[in-house]
This record gives sequence, C-alpha cells and structure tokens, in this order.
Amino acid sequence: MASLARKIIIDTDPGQDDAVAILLALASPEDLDVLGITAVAGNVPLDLTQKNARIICELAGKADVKVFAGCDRPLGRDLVTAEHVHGKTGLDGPDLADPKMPLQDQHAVDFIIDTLLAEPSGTVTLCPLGPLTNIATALQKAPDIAQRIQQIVLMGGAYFEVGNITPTAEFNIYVDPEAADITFKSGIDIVVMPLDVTHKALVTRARNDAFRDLGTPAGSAVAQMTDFFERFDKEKYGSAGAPLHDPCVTAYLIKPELFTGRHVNVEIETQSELTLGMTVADWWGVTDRAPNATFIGDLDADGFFALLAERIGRL
Ligand SMILES: [Ca+2]
Repeated sequence: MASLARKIIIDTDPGQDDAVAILLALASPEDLDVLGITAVAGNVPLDLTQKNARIICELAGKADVKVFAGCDRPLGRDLVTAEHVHGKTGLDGPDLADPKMPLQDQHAVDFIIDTLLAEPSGTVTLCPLGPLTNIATALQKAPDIAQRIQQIVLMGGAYFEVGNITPTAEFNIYVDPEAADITFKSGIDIVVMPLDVTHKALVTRARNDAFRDLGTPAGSAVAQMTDFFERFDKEKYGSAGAPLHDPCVTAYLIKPELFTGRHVNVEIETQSELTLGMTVADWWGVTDRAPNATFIGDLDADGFFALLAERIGRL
C-alpha cells in the first residue's frame, strides 16, 4: 500500500495552519509518504519553527518522522515574522509539551537535495508552506534537482485577494521574494494555493466544533489553534472564521478534485518598494508570457473540512 502513496517533503514555518496541514499529511499514509519535514524561518524564527514541527509530529503520534532545520533568514533580506497572527510561539492556543524527538543533524537544504538525487527522478513532490528560502537555496546549490522534482504544491501569493502582509503581497512570498522568483522561474510544475482559495477555507463555528468533537488530543489541539487564529482574522477581515491556508496544499495532494484553478503565468515582483512580493498572475491571459503555474481559485469548502475532520480523527 505504501508504494502507491505519493512521496512528499513538507517545507514549513509552523504556524497553526502549517500544523493542520502536517497533521492531515501524517494521518494519510495511504495517500502521502512524508519523507521528511524541513523547517524554515517565517511566521516565527527558525529555532521555533523546527521545534514546532517536532511538536506536531509528536501530537500526530509520529515521532519517527525526520525533521530538519533549514535557512534562518531570507536570501537577501532581513526576516519578517508574523507573531501578530500566530502568537509568540507560532503555535499559540493549545498547551503542547516540548518535543522529545530529535532534530536531525543534516541541514534541510542538503536533505532536500540528497533525497531528490536518491529517489527515482519525478517521484518526489515538494510542499512549501512558508517562505521559499529552503527551496530556492536547494535549486541554487544543485540546479540538476529541478528536473527531478515531480511537482511543487505551495501555499503563497494572491491575485484577487491581493495581500495580507502589505496591500499587495501575501506573507510567504513577501518574506523572501527573491526565493519565490527563483522558484517560479525554475520550470518545475507548480501548483499555487493563493489567498484567493485559502480565504474560502474558513473555519466556521460548526467546523471548529467538528474538530473539538473528535475528542482526541489532535482534534482538541486543532480546535484550540483555530480558535486562537480566529481572533486575529475576525478582527481583520470580519469574516465568518479564520482561513485555513496551508492545509489546502496537503488536501490538494489527497483530493485534487476539491480544487479548481487556471494554468497561467505568475511573476514575482522583486523591485518595487510599493508592491514587493506581489504575485502578478495573468489570470485573464492578457500577456503572451508562458504559463508556469496552476493558480488555484476555488475549492469545495465542505468537502475540504470533511476530509480534514475524517483524517485528523484517525490520529
Ligand atoms: Ca506556513
């Protein structure tokens, strides 16, 4: 059965929504074979994201998953973090114990490169849930890996929803626009989960209750994390609940039929102070620039949350 599962590396900056994305993956071994989890600086600094990744593995009962620490700052800029959204630890909400499982010695970037070289070409998918620093660094260090990557399915960017960290930029892309630029120009098959779709994955009261009603440690933790997240988002957007950004990536890998989008050209703004990190998506096909990414615009939100509750309920 495991041989049918898609091999993935989750690159992440947990983050409550990263946590839910990882729990979904670890709860779905028939669909996803998690080769390793690579942490990057983003929502909070690297020392917290690598620790949080291990906390989540232990919450899932999967202390044998390999977790690696990667880049502690963007390629050419100072790190911007988002404690205003995620709290001081990045996982504020539930009371979770410090992890006992070890952090791997190898650098995340080297793990990504070695894994892509060791596995058969075209069989490993990268799932970036944070700034693209680790991915771009791997592509710079070992350009030959680009043709060996099956697909990159990432959370980042926005077109119709425009921005959440600046008026025109989504956080993951804004933090390291040069890394995003390298990734989007790599020629790799890319699927993007922008705010356009994640803002439709809203944790309503009923959906939050469904997690809590699982009656398991993982279910309770997810309910408490989304409760925490929600305070910020409700104030900011006045929406029905918090958008659950990163789980769109792992849900897409399990049930792509829940999502719809367009194969379009996406370019990253790296120069303008005003619009730095903007994902300029040619949604309407008004240029002759070649399509380089599938930009997702919509999802079946009820199907998405049903999948999350069903799978997380297994943990
Ligand atoms: Ca994230």
